[in-house]
Amino acid sequence: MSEPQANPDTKVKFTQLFINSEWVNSLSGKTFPVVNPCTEKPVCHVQEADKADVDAAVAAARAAFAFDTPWRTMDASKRGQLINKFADLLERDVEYISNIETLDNGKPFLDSVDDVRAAIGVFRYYAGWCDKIQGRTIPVDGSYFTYTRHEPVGVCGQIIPWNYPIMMVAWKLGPALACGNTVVLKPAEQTPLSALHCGALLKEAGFPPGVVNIVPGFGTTAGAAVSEHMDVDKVCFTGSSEVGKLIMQAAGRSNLKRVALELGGKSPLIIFADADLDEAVMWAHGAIMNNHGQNCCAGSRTFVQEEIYDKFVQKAKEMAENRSVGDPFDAMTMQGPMVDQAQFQKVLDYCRYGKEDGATLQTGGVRVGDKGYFVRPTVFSDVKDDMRIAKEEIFGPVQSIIKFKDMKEVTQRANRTKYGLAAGVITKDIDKALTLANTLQAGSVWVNCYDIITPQTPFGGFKQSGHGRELGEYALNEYTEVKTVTIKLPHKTS
Ligand code: TXE
Repeated sequence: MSEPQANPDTKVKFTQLFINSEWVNSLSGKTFPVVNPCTEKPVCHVQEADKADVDAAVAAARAAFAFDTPWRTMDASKRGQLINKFADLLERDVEYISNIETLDNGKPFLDSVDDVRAAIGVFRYYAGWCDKIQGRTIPVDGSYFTYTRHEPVGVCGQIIPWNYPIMMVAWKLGPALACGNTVVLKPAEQTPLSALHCGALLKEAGFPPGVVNIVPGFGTTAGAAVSEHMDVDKVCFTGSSEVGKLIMQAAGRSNLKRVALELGGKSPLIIFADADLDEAVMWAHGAIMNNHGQNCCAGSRTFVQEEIYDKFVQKAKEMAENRSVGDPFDAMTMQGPMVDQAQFQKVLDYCRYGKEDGATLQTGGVRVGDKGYFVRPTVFSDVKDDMRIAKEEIFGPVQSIIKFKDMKEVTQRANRTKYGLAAGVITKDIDKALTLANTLQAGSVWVNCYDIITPQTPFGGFKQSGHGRELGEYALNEYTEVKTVTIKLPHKTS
């Protein structure tokens, strides 16, 4: 099979709402522009879902979830076949999807290709789970036969962000469909294109109407309508901690729908003096610079032991200066534009805060060029724990290098944050590695690596980084209700 080719002239095929397996305009007739962050110009206009459209999508999802529907009466193995068929279609369209992903998100084309392939891996993983989701028989007291059923929760609202658009579709849809739920998916307003293409592929794969509905629109309108809906049984959200709190409040105000949240982070990556310096610099660079820093588990606090601090800073600076920034359709580019004007401005603001708060700007901190949301890869040294760049999520290519003395001190400092999504340790000392793996308060800890996420491994946050887990077998818990069935027996027999 030939490798996918970048094509910035790729034409967008689907711009309507996908409800009940039909392409429809929004009831209000409104559309919104999807902007190319390289050119700051619209790629296309997409139909804008609002509350009334969400109502229609939820009604379709509810109807598809009724007891006697094709979806509810389908064999679990057949659900797996459908998900695999859908994954085949994603594979067929890797090139197209990667191009539209780069058009609205701005990430390098080859990164988009990796993302689509990762999404395919997640769908195939969950396809395998469909007919392996099992309850138990339980040896209860008394003359009864008791078993559990793991049933789908029902209509799931899924609200996703713009940083990994196609991967977020996979992390959300994969387990939800494997467990037999129906879905109303709201992609981020910045990046709805790959999700909409998935609508076409789900239909082509043969998913019954209403099983997946896709409603692009804004957070305060379409997103809020999903989280407040009285007929949505579960809402799964990835995005900012602020909006995560709103989602929980909306669930509490409405029907106490179940809530799963994957939120922000300020993840520490701790580098001991015994580490291979070049390797440590490389991991730390990737941890914060990959995806332009727009990564919930970005290693955004680089703790470096004092003995190697100065050398580390020098090498980190050189590496940042060698990172090529520019046209994401060019194969040599490592960093494209930030996703939108707001994110671009936020990153530049934090670069200013870093300087105001007394950190040393080693490199970057400025815009690249005068068109598009490009930011120069940035490195700060002499960063202190109470500076804004060390406390708040920047979501940009801004490395904050912080000095530490010993393990006890760095453990406390690394944990002194409201977040708890991820952490990393780089050391040759197994005792240090294992101690930190146990004491760091984070949903994922990487040792001598960073950002290794697979379909099989659970991912999610401690503290204000979220509720629940995505990926792996654990994600199935998010999309099932456990029912206990107890039947009276005439005789008890062991
Ligand atoms: O996030 P929002 P934004 C962090 C990151 C970033 C900041 C702001 O620090 O700089 O959040 O980004 C929908 N009810 N992360 O403003 O607003 C919205 O339409 C329901 C971390 O883009 O949280 C989109 O679909 N939904 C993160 C999604 O929520 C609402 C990824 C995310 O948008 C809503 C993205 C509302 N009231 C940003 N308001 C991660 N954990 O990976 C917005 N939305």
